[in-house]
Amino acid sequence: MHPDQTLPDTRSIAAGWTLHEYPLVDSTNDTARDLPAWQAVRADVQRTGRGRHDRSWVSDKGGLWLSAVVPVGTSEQGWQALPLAAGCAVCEALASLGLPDLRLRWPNDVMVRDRKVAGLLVDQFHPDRAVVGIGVNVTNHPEASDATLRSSATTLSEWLTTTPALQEVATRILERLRRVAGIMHQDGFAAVVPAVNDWWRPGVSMEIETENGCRRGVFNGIDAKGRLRLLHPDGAIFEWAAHQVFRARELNLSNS
Ligand code: BT5
Repeated sequence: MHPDQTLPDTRSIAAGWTLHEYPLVDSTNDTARDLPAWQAVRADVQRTGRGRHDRSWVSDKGGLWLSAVVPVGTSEQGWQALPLAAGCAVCEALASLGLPDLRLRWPNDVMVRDRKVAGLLVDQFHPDRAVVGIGVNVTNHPEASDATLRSSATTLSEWLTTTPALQEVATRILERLRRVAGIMHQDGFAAVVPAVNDWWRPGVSMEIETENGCRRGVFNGIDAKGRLRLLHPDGAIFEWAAHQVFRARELNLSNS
C-alpha cells in the first residue's frame, strides 16, 4: 500500500460484495491484488490508472474507478473470457441507469455511440481469482488531463438528466458482474456468449494489429471461446484471441 493511502471505508453492499473505498490510490487493481473473491475496491482518484498494454487511464475525481475480485475456474478459457463477460455486465448496468445507445467495442470498451464511456482491465495475480478493473466516466472531465479524449471519451453526465451517485453505479455493476460470473461458473462461458454478442455494433469493419501484421475484415461477434471472429473479403472467418491483438480499430469511425 502506498504510504499516504488512508485506511479504507469498508462496508457490505448488494449481492454479497464487500466494498473498500479509498480517497486516493495508485491503481485500484493493485490495491485489490490480494483480496479474496467478492471483495472490491473503489477510489475517488487514481494516481496511475492503467489501461491495457501499458496504456494509461485518466482517473480524475468524479469517475468510478473500481476493481472487483472474481473467482475463476482452473481453465485458461474461464479467465480469458472474463473481460468480455464483464463488459456485458457493465453494459447491462449502465443501460439500467438509462444510458442510451450503448454498445461494446471489441474487446471490451463500453461506448455511447462512438465515444468511450468505460474501459476494463482484467489482471490475474493469483491462479484462483482475477481482478476485474472497471473505469466509468461519470461527472469527471478526462479531456482536462488529455485533450485527445475530447472527441473520443464521454461521461454519464453528458447523457443523463440526473447523474447517479458513484456508489449507485458501483452497486449496479457489481450485482450484474456477480450474476454473469455465476452463469459462467455454472454453465461455462458459452452460456453468456449470446448476451455478449447482443452488445456489438453489427457489421462493423475493423483493422487489427497482430504480431503477424495488420488484418482487415468485418467484425462477426465472438465465438464460444471468446475469440474475435473476423470475416475476410474472401469469405473466410479467422478467430483471434484478445491477447493476440495489440490494437483494434473500427474503420470509418472515431477511435481511441
Ligand atoms: C482500458 O484500456 O480501457 C482499460 C481501462 C481500465 C481502467 C480501470 S479504472 C479501475 C482499474 N484500475 C486501473 O488502474 N485500471 C482499471 P485500453 O483499452 O488500453 O484503453 C486505454 C485508452 O483509453 C488510452 O490510451 C486513452 O486513449 C483512452 N482513455 C484514457 N483514459 C480515458 C478515460 N477516462 N475515458 C475514456 N478513454 C480514456
